Amino acid sequence: MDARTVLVLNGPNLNLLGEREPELYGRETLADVERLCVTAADRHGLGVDFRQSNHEGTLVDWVQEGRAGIAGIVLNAAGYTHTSVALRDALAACRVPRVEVHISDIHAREDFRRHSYLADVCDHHVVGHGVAGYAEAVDWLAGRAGGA
Ligand code: DHK
Repeated sequence: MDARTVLVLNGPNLNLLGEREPELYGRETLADVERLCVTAADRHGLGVDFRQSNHEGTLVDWVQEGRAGIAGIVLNAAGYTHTSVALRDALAACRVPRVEVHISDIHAREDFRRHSYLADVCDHHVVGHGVAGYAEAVDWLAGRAGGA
């Protein structure tokens, strides 16, 4: 990873995108989301490092890995959004811009989804725009990184 890299991190169950609750998350797969991110980044002369894990500690390791020297982090922490102090602390230690993304509108669902432990340690939020929100997040980071 280098200063032109956007690190896109996906949390638990997002590996099942496309088959999991399609009425909420749509029919596109995580591979489709990766293609969206790569296309958006490419327009700005940026590259994408795209990852998914079901494991909180792995996501913490990856946030730490991207904490400096890259264009920024796009994170959909999925269920850990609403539970993880550890991910919050890792994001707080970052010196790069961070964008929180959610495919669905977490503010219009169950009460327990309304609170994000990550919201106030991220610089920008894209919520409820479907998978297109990932491309919006990459575009926003490109603006911060001085992308083309
Ligand atoms: C994805 C999940 O898996 C949920 O746990 C979050 C988020 C919402 C999304 O909308 O992308 O609550």
